[in-house]
Amino acid sequence: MGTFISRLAKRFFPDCKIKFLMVGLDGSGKTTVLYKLKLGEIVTTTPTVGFNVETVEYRNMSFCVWDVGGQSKIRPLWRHYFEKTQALIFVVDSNDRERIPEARNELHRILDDKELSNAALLVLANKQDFPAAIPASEVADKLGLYSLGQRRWYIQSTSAISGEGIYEGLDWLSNNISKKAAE
Ligand SMILES: Nc1nc2c(ncn2[C@@H]2O[C@H](COP(=O)(O)OP(=O)(O)OP(=O)(O)O)[C@@H](O)[C@H]2O)c(=O)[nH]1
Ligand SMILES: [Mg+2]
Repeated sequence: MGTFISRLAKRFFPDCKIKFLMVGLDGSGKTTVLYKLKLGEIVTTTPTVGFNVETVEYRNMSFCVWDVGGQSKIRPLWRHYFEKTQALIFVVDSNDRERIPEARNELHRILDDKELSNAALLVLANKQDFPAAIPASEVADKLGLYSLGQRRWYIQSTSAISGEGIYEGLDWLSNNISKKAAE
């Protein structure tokens, strides 16, 4: 299936040199982030069963952003999207305190995959517009980011609804992916 997905990517996005893979638990806001980036608008989403992919132009660079559905039944499919990923964007619902441990497990499981060993990690501590949202520094702690060792990682507070923080996250990514990939 991984080969099928890379063929699909080559066919539809022949010029795509920079691939970002966006995963995270269901309902964390991935699809909302994607379309806020692509269209500048809030779209009405339904749970993603397969994936969405869009090219996003930013600072003279073109990124292909893959957004893969996060429901527990389809999480085993995430690994089929890992190939040639320069950066992983992991989206967390900062207002869903109960499921942070589940998010942590999923994150560490995928970071253990050797296909992602060189991928930079951007965590979006999303839904910060909720008054009770957990601050990004605490999300980082609860996800175990401080013990990641060599991995290049960054956490950014976002609200996909207002758009706050999303471009700051992209700025970090554009400065921290392999420059060779962008040429
Ligand atoms: N208040 C608030 N709501 C958000 C935010 N981001 C997403 N949402 C809402 O959260 C719900 C789920 O968002 P989606 O973007 O569909 O979540 P997803 O991560 O793509 O979910 P799956 O496709 O099931 O993996 C939607 O009702 C969004 O409008 C945010 O930053 N703040
Ligand atoms: Mg979705």
